[in-house]
Parts: sequence; C-alpha cells; structure tokens
Amino acid sequence: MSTMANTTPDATDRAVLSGTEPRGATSVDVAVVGAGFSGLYLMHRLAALGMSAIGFDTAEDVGGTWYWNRYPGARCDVESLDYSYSFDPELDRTWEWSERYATQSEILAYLQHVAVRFDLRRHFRFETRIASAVWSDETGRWTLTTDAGDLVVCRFYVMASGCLSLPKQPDVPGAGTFEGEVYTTGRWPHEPVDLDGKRVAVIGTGSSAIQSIPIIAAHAAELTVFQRTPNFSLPARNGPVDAAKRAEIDADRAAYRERARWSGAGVPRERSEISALSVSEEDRRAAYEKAWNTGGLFSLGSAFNDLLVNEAANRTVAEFIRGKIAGIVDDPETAASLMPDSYPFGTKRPCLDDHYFEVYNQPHVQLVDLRKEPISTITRTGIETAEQTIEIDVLVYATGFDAMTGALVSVDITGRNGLTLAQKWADGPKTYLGLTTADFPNLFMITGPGSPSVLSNMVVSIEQHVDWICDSLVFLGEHGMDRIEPTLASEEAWGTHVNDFAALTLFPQANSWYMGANVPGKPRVFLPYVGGVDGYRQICNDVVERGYLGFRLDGPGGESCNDGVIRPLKPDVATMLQFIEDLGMPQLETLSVADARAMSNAGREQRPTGPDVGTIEDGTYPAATGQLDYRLYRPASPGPHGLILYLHGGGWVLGDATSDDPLCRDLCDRTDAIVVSVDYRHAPEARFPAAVDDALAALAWVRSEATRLGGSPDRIAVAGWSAGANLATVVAQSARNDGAPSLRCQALLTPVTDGSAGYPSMDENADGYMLTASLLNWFWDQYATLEERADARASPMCASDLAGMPPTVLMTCEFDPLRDEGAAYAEALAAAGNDVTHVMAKGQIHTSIPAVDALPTGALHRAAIADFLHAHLT
Ligand code: N01
Repeated sequence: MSTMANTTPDATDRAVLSGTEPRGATSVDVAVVGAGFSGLYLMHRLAALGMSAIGFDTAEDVGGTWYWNRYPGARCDVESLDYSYSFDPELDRTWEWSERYATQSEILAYLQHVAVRFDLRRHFRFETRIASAVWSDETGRWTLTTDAGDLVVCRFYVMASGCLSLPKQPDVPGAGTFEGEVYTTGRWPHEPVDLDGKRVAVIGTGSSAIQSIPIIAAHAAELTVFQRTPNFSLPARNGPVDAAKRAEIDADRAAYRERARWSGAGVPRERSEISALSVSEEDRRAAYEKAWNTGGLFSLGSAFNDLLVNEAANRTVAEFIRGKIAGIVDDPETAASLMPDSYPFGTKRPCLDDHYFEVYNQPHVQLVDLRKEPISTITRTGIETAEQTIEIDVLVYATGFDAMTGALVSVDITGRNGLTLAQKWADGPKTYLGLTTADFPNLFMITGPGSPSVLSNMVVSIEQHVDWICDSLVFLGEHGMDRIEPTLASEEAWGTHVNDFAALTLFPQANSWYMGANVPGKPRVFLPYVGGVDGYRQICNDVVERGYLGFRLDGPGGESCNDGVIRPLKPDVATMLQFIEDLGMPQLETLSVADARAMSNAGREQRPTGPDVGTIEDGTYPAATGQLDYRLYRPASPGPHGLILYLHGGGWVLGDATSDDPLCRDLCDRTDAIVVSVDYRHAPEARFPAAVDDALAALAWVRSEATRLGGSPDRIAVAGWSAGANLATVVAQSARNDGAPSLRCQALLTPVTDGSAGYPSMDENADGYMLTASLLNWFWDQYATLEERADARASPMCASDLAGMPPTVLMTCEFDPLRDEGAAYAEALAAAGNDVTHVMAKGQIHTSIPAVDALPTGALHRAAIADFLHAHLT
C-alpha cells in the first residue's frame, strides 16, 4: 500500500494507485463513510499511519448520531465518564463532562472539540452521500460514487455509518397525510421547535420517545402518546458527574480504561455471581431497590447473573419494575397499559428516563394503548384509532431505526461477481467478526452485525474495531499484501457462534430491533454478538495471533489463507470447561478409585435435575451374580410403553443406576418410553466381562418383566452413554448372536467401541475436553487387559460380523477422544447393511450429552436421539 503523508480530501489525482482509475476520480488508500465517533477516530489513526484517506458524511458537520438526534431530552444512556474516547489521555484532560449523562449537545460539542484538536474536518466531505460502491477484482480497488456523481477510488473501504443511523420509514396507515408539523426524533430540526400551547402526538415509546415525552409534555397544551409495546424504563438518576467516581478514575485513568476494554459491556463494573433464584424474596427485592435507586442502564440488569438467561429469574425483575410503574402512575388502567408483559426484561433495550411515568399523572397527557385501539389512519388533521379521533397540531414519529444493517445496505455496495450486499444479506447479515464479509474484499464495517456493538458502550467497541482494522492494514502493508477477505467457512462458523450465544439467552424472545423485528419484512435474526466485549476482544486478538485465522490475505508479497474456525466449541461448553478449569480439580486418573468415585458422585449434587416424569421407581434386578439396583422412569401417559434398557457411563469404573438421572428423565420425557437404568458390577473390583454379564442379565430381566413394568415385551431398545453405550451394543450383538427376539433399536451416545486400536481423535482431543485420553486409558486399565480389549465383548468394533444388528442411532462429539472410533463403528455397522443414523455433534464434548439443562446446546442432539428411539418404539 502507498504511504502518503498528506491525507487531505483534495488529494485528487495525486495519490494515483494503479493508473487505471476513471479520470477525475479521487484516489486514496482508504475511504470512510461516517463522521461520528467511528469515522473520526478512524481518520485520526489513518492520518497517523500516513495513509491517504477521505471521509464522507451526509451531515453538514461531524457528530454522526449526535449530529442528527437533537430531539428534546436527547442524552446518552451510558455515563459520560465512560462514553468518551480513551485513545489519548491528553484528550481526557482537556474535557470536563458536566452531568452524569451527557446531553446530545454536550456530546456533539465534545466531538467537535475532537475534530478541532486532531484537525480531522479536513479529511471529510460533508453533505455528501456515497450512493454506490463497486469492487473490482482486477484492480483490487473499490470505486465509490457520491450523490453528486463524483468518483472515488480506494483500496480499502470502511463503513463507519453507525448502528442506529437510518430512521425507519413510518409504517403507519395514512403516514404522509398529516398537514400539520411533522418531526422524526432521529432527524429533529436544528432550529428551535416551538411546541408551546400545541396539541402534540408522539408515536412510539422507545428510548427516544421516553426521553423526549417529559419535555414535550412541559410545553404542549395536550400530549397524546401512542404506545404499541410498553417498555421497561429505569430511572437515570441524572445529576452532576459523581465526584467520587471522577476521583477514582482520575487516580488511575489508564487502568480504568483498560478495565472497560476487558469488561462485558465496555463499562467497568462488578459482575454478580449469584442467581436471582438463589436468594430470599426479601434479599432479592433489596437488591432491586438498591439498583433502582442507583439508576442507570446496567445496575438492575446486573443485580444477578441469570436475569438474561433464565425466564424465572427474569420474571422477578420484570415484576419488580411493573410494581414500580403501578406505584408511580395514578390511574390503574394507564398503569396497566404501561407495564411491559410480552417479553422478558432486557431483551428489548431498556430505556433510561427522567420522570417518564410521572408524566401520565398530568391531566393534559393521554396514553393510547394501540394493543387495544390500533391506529386506523393518520388524517390531515389528526389520528384516528378504532375508538376515537384525536386532533393535533404536531406529529412526532419516535418510531426508531432500521438498526445495524439499514445504513450498510442503504449504500448500493457491489462485491465480487456483481453480488450486492443487500442480496447477500437478504436472509440476514453474514459477517466474520462483524468486521468483514466474504465476497466483499477490503470492505470493513465498524461495529457491524455480529459484533457486540449496541450491547456495549459503543465508544469502547468502536475504538477496538478501528484499532483492529488499522493494525490489520499495517500488517498487510508490512507483508506486501493489499487484500483481505474472510473465507466462507469462517464466516459461516462465526454466524453459528453468534446464533449459538444468542440462543442461550432470552434475547430472541422479544420483537426488538436487536432481532430486526421492528422493520416489516426484515429477516428475524439476532444482530449483535452477546458474548461480551471482553470475550470478543480476545477473539479478535486470537484471530490475528493465529495468523489471521479465517482470512485470505493476498498481494504482491504473496498469498496466505489460514482457514479455520476461531471458536469451534459451543459457547456453553466453553464456559463450562473454563469453569471447571478455574476450579482446579485434580484429574480423576491421578486419584485412587475410591477418591475418583467420591469426586464423581460429588459432582452430581451441583447439576440440574432434568425434567419431571410420570413416576420413578427404585428396585433391584437379578444380575449375573446377585441382585443389583435399577431405577425406572415411567412417562405420565397411559401405557403400555416401549422400554429402553439404559446403561450408564463412567468408564466401567464410576457411576450407578442413578448417575445419569437427568439424561434418563430427559429420554423418558422425550421418547414417551419407560427407561430402566440398571447398575452393573464395576472394575477394578469386577473386571471384564463382569459388566457385560450383568448387562445381559438386565436385558433378560427387562424382557421377562416388560409387561409387569408397564411396557410391551416386543418394543424394547438398548441405550447407553460412553462405557454404557459400549455395553449396550455388546448386549445387542449378543442378542443377535443368540437369536434372541430382535431389539427395536439401539441408541449409542459417544460409545467406547474399540480399545484395540488408536484413532486420530484420541490424539487430537487428548486433553482439555473433560474426558482425556489418559483418563480413558486409565478406565481401560481398570477394566480389561490388552488381550481382552481385542474381544468383541470389550471392543464391539472387533466383531467378525456386524450384519443383522438393530437399527442404530449413534452419536459422536467433535471434541471427544472417542469421536473417531464411534464414527468408525457407525460406518462399519452401515457397511454391514444395518440401518444407521450417525448424529455428529459439532462443538460438543464427550460429557455434553448427559448435561441436561446445564448445556442447552446439547438439547438439539438429545432430541435427535429421542426422536429416533420414539420412532422405533411406537
Ligand atoms: O427506537 P425504538 P428509539 N406504530 O425502536 C414504536 C438508542 N437510543 O429511537 O416496540 C406504532 O426503540 C415501537 O413500538 P414497538 C437505543 O439503543 C439511545 O426510541 O416496535 N408504534 C417503539 O415503541 C434505543 O434502543 C438513546 O411495538 C411504532 C418505538 O416506536 C435505540 O436507539 C436514546 C410503529 C421505537 O422505539 C432506538 O431507540 C435514543 C408503528 N408503526 C435512542 N413503529 C440513549 O442513549 C415503531 N413503533 C439514551
């Protein structure tokens, strides 16, 4: 890349890059759309790097969202001490915030101050819109066309266009008919708007409306608020900047900023480690009261650690807020209308207000609940609902934005092979890290979809993105490269990761702009990344450290493509592994058998219990050498039911009839079959083939007692997990060999199938995923000699003939040492002519499947196993 010292937009034709640009085009290294927080900082960094750059903004000046959102009461809902740049400590020293939450005008003044201090305006063309951008593979350049028809050719193109910058088109019947004054909060006039003595209507009750309504009410003769969905709004408790907080920050500003960078939401704060359901109602209420009185966006939502992931926990805080509304609003009917009840708290962006609910106690303010009386039409003089006609002088649309993707696709961006961004994203945005998108080389987005962006303090996220992009441009330049593009595989995997994370939360339950649900026809996709600013920053750093994993880099200096998936583990699995690592527990195989059993049993106390089933019975059955325990799970539905003989996991050494209790409940619940979990003798006290003998005895007993147990003797399946799956299929082989009545099917969950051979996954996943290769070897050593491991009753893969086996569902997990031997067994069964369904669980580990409710991402696979069993048992 060229490194030109002067970066003025008037650098037209001076910085010729390839000699192939259209005549009269401005040629630069980097073109930037947007002069808000993102564009300004980006331009500052590019200038410091000596790269030629030009920026564009439709506004007359810098400011971005703070240039446009001038509606009465507009403020930031992140505290001013946090909502400011951190890149230059000197800048901090030149600016004093006057209030806890800065007004729009103060933030705009701050950005103007930044623009002057770093001489940034000269890089921008204002009142200029980029209408289109077209990539050329031949020249490796983007060609941008402005709304004035000017051309700009650049190597790198950055959309710093903001997440909430394109107001949503009013989708109200009759919009455009009204002949009085019409305003949109996101495009409020720069001149003063006189509302004194007027009849005003506000449509919408999001953040913009909730901030502006108290001020509009103070001026209007009559105010009617049209509310479609009530919002959770929390008191801002604005005031002067807190002196103690300022002193704390001033004491070590760098450390404070660093804590912000590595925090969940870009604001340093304590994270609760406690579930809302783990404390008494009194303590819970006290915590909520404290947070309510503290005010702010984060205090209530972070009072407990499970408010955004657990519905029952969330109900407690939602109920608390509804109680507050009831206490503030005098008229019970209005109060009821203002209480949100159709989505969990926090799943739509909560609002911060300054005496919003109190407004409805004023006699000249009326709330129209559109759920009861929808708008029929807007007329020339007012608004008609199903119940009434309201004459007005002023109509205010506070109806929100086409968030996160709207501004990006509003520019006609065409990537490789004529593909436009709008076409590519027709079913929802696809990005790698929210920064880039495949088939659009050298295009970057700041805080794009798939990054924490709107779920964080935007300034922190913006700085991180700008730094990542600039560091990448430097890297490319230093390595003689000039193209960067994500691979389709990395992009797809990132989309999966973003969705997996969102699915662990309650966010998808709301019809929010986070979900694109506020814009008719927009695909319903969760847009931001919910994994936190800290986790996300680590991911972006890891991508670079791992040689730009998932990117193709190209240029005169060479080509490199280090394709791969940056976070292949499911997020809940990764969190659990981290939790266990933090506990620092010893490896089971380093303990005595007795201690290993004690540790394994202790773990059972902590886990979720699994679903309720009809009845549970404990008893004993005649095993090979005496009575052993069983536990039976019976569905609530009338029988007779199919019967599943279940063999527990634990490497033939650990566990008993109740050790996989949550999984057995889950199987019973999902299959509507009786599950009989049996104990068997364990090694090393009873080595191979004792467990096999007991498992065979258990099958014989289940067959003979099927009717008494409430099942059908001719509808029996075997199932098991891990070593239990090994026993299950050994039993199935034995039944086939003996010509016993056919089993309906077998369900083998991450089975041990072959102790006689080594498989690649044994090395690949040897360590770090709960079941280690060394633990597996330890289990084998307790159970069977090397010679015995070649016996088909220990290693069912060693059977000389696998034909005639029952229909099989076999599950393997990507990060399991046993993955490949399970897959090999599935292949061998299929090759022998059996009906085999192989469920491959990506991102899962050996212990994922029994972790019912603890690892929600495993539910999909448990459902697949259960569907198979259900289909074969009915
Ligand atoms: O927009 P919104 P906003 N008929 O989408 C309603 C940030 N922000 O501009 O919920 C009737 O939240 C719509 O109803 P419903 C902040 O992140 C920050 O207020 O879709 N009503 C909703 O009530 C915020 O979340 C700050 O049923 C219609 C409202 O209009 C984001 O910007 C300040 C309708 C839109 O609310 C957006 O906030 C302001 C229709 N056809 C904004 N269409 C701070 O920093 C829409 N609505 C404090």
